[in-house]
Amino acid sequence: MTTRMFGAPVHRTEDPRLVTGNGRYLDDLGHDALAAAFVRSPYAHARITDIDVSEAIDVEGVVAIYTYEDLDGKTAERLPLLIPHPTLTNPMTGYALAPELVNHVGEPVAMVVATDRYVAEDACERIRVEYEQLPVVVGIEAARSGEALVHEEAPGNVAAHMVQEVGDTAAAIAAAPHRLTLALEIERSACMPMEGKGVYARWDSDEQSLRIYSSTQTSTGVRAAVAAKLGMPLAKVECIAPDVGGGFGVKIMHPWPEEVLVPWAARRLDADVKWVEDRREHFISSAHERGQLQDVEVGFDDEGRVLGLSVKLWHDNGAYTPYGIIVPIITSTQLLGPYKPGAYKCEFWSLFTNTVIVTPYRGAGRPQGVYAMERTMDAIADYLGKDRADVRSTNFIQPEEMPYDHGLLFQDGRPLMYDSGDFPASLAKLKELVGWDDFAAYRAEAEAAGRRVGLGIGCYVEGTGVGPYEGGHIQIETTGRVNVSTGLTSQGQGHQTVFAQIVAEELGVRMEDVHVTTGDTRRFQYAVGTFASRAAVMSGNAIALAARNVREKALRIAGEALEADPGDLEIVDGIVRVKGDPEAQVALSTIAVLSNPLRYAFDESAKAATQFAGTPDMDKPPVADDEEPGLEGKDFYSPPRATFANGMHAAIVETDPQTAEITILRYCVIHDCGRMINPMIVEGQVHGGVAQGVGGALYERMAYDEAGQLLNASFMDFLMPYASEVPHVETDHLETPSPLNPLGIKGAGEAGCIPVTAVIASAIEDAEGFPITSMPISPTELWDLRHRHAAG
Ligand code: MCN
Repeated sequence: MTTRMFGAPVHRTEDPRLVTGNGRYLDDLGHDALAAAFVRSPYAHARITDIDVSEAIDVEGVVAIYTYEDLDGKTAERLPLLIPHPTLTNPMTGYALAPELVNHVGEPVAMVVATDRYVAEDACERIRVEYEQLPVVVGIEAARSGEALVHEEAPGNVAAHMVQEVGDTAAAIAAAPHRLTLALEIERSACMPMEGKGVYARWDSDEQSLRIYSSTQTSTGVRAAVAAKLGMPLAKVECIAPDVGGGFGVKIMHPWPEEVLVPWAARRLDADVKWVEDRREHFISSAHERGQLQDVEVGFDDEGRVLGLSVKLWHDNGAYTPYGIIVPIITSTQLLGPYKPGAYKCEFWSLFTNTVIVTPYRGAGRPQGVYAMERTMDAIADYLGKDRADVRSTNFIQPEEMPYDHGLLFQDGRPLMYDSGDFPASLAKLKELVGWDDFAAYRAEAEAAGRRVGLGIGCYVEGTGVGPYEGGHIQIETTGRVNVSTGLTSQGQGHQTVFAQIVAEELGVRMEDVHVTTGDTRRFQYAVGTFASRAAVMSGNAIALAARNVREKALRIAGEALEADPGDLEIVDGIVRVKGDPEAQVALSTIAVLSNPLRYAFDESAKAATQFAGTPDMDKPPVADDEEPGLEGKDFYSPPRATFANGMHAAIVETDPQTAEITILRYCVIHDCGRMINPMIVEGQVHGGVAQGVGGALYERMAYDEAGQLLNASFMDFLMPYASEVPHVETDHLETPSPLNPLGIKGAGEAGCIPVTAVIASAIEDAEGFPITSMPISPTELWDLRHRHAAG
């Protein structure tokens, strides 16, 4: 008997394969391929005056060396600007290989293709590049001073400047009974997937076609970018994302230079070529995020109600803007979280620096925004001597106000509107979970024992499930096997399991009969990709719609075979039967045979399975005239707009009075992503996100020196939390279904990491009694702050 699969905490079906070493990652492929390696700029800003490859070309095993001069057609043009915006007055993207100027350490300058990676790296060492160094811009202060320029075309290093305002903020603040200002900083950091980027391209000279394997978050994106850059028809380019060991935003849409160059070299050399990123390359030539300075001015009343909120922020977008203003616009439009200020103004500047580019890293601008908003809430509560949770609830949007429109416009110019959520209920649950009302007694006890503890809180919303579309295809084989494909890719989110759950539920089949393929353009061509916590909403709904189409067809054919009204039929464990008459039944596998006459002719077991129906007429498939043969169906889902998930976190933190060591004692999460397909997977996503957030709050930062050299470009120096630093995460859920999609789903993939920096800052501040304005914070920095604070 089929049990309900949607909502069940099913173990991830992909895990036995992945945790027993049977995953197939990029570097498990193409052992005989030629290897590519790159000469990368050692300078943050320089002019290339000469490149001499004569010594390198003689290295035994070197097949080819390419510099910008060798590139042809569109490969010699700038990489695309993915998301333009009217406020992006100085858009700038890089080249696959730098023609003349290099704008950050790590930018590719030359490519070596050789028999193996060792040879290729040795040859890279022998390429002599002459540089004339130029003034370097590192950090937001240097960028906004405008003294040195990253790009001459961009005065003041400004890539974009944007203002949005709802109401008269200056007047609201001026008229408010109380006012505060805050100056906040979040440093640059980056995601560190276990598997770095990588691409492996096979050129078929007979077919004049390319097959590309890429460790990517969008195989359709890589395919489209390569086809465009290499001037090839889409039909001649395939892209497959094999198992991908994490993406977290660094592998999304924009084509990396290597993703263009490796296929280009494969075609040029009529060979298979592969490149796998090493960790140092990941640090200096992939992507960073988070770096922002944020000034807040707030006016509020005696209850702590925000009457006017003005935020100015400066975003460090690195050397180029392939994603336009996506990160700062997310900060500025989703910063308000669950609150409704009387008036709001946000102004941002996206600034060029001679550092690695920015891609939207898990949370994408929201951790910065939540940090600003939640520090503000804490500051108001402290100023008024009020309970921090009460101040928050005073400012909440109420459930009956949903859908709620702040009056802000998102990237695409459409209004940003919350669809559902119950913030008071979430807060009540969080307070209960963490024991909010008992904390004062706990603190008193701890203090009596010479310990210092603090309680922090942070609330957020997250626009998830953005369009434009995803599709799903379902085909039932004559064996009863259910093949499901969707075009977006998977990097560890458990899609194989959740999509199978949806199909099992919708079609009434057993989960073990459902086989899911993602990220393979041979199987599904029209797809966007996995980012913005969109897979569950987008592909989940598309697959459900496709399953409904298949179900309808199956019931119609079964109805004819069983001489029953389709409305009187049900499907249980892959068998269609008349409700209340279990004897009258026909298997979906049989219906698959009936709708596939050729298969019938060749398959004896199929004949046996369909005795009741007689021999199908080979001249006329037994499907209605207006239907296609085969028991299969396809559908697409396009959302009217993003659906808003939300959550609230609280943490109890201990700070050592002597050493200033910071320990997270408890971490509690209330999470609302609408209807959950699989609560176990959602919790896993939340836990992983919290771990990443703890890294961002306490350990991870990009340490550039003034010359633009990244000083901590290895795991010896860049700290990530181990399991020992990640707290046990206590999670509870609220399920307010989204009215925007048939399954009532909202996304969950980024939620865990969004408020962590704010929550930890809040807890440390509560323990220490002075403001925490710059994150991440190390024990040394906390110790310094203590002493500075004590000295007044
Ligand atoms: N889910 C669910 N019920 C819901 C919502 C989600 O069961 N109501 C499940 C989904 O079916 C999916 C998982 O939770 O298995 C995450 O779903 P979703 O929110 O749709 O996010 P995506 O699948 O689109 O994944 C993208 C998201 C992002 S943006 C980043 S960054 C991130 C993340 O997922 N990168 C990850 N989680 C990651 N997890 C791993 N292991 N590796 C990454 O690189």
